[in-house]
Amino acid sequence: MYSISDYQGYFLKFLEQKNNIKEPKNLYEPISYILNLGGKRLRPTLVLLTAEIFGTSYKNALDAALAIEVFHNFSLIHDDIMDDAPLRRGKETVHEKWDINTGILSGDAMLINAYQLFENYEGDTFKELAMLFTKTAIEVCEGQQYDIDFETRDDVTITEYIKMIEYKTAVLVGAAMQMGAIIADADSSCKSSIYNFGRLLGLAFQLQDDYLDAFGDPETFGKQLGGDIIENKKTFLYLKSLEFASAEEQKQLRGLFSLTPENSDEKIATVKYLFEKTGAKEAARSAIEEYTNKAFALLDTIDIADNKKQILKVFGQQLMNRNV
Ligand code: DMA
Ligand code: MG
Ligand code: MG
Ligand code: MG
Repeated sequence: MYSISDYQGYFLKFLEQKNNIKEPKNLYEPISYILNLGGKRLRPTLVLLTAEIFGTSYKNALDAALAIEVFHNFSLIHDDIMDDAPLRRGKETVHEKWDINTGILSGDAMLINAYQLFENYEGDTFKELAMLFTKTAIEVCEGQQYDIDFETRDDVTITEYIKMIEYKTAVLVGAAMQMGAIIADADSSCKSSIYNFGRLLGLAFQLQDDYLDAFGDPETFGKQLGGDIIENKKTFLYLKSLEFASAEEQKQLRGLFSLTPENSDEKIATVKYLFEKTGAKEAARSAIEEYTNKAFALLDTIDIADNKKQILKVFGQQLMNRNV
């Protein structure tokens, strides 16, 4: 019971079965392409896992698990357009393979389709799932807008950065966990604490995502390494590096991050050097740990059995030590 890889397996089987339906016709190809690229399947796995943790069979949560994966992939297609990303999971991004319009439209169709997957849930369960999705979708858009706005701002603070990643990423991890609890009809205090646990873990998750974007292994990363540096993203690494830098280094960093985005190996190498030299790389590792520990401390206050907490902790640890 409670084996993460089992839940991943159940999800993949379900995905395969649903994939046999060739709708919508014009957008089926890009949608099916992105859904089948692979990836960690983190969010659907969390939906299935939390459903069982709060006392119902994962089978009742499969539609919702697929819904959140479809939602997530919608946000990835749009994200790759916004970030001008050439690669996703080691393959061409949707807008590279087709075009930007196809990316926008297939993303939109996926968001609508995600809601449709709630059709088998009834009454309060349906309503809570739909309301959570709506709130989360708006927040993700808001976070993505901050992310883009920050590219051209040079006064972003760490507090603003944390708020931005909370919106663009962490709320969806929280939502995944809460969805399992909603389907299991857990009490409202459990539903809100598991959401907050997921949200904290989500912050650590995005900090790690940003860390890997600079320091990941090119063999396994699957995305363009240094993409955030190219795009002048105001990540934790960048902000901490500015904070710790000498006046000279600050000038250098600000100068490099005021350039129009272009794929420059030299810029990437210099910025990575400064991230390391100033101690920002170390600070990012500590922040990842700090948020993971905050999440675990919150988990300890939730009224569920210890063996269930343990599996969530192991899962959390694995996420923070991942290399993709
Ligand atoms: C991802 O931020 C956020 C959303 C909502 C997809 P990101 O651009 O760092 O993600 P990735 O590194 O996967 O492109
Ligand atoms: Mg991106
Ligand atoms: Mg992005
Ligand atoms: Mg990233």
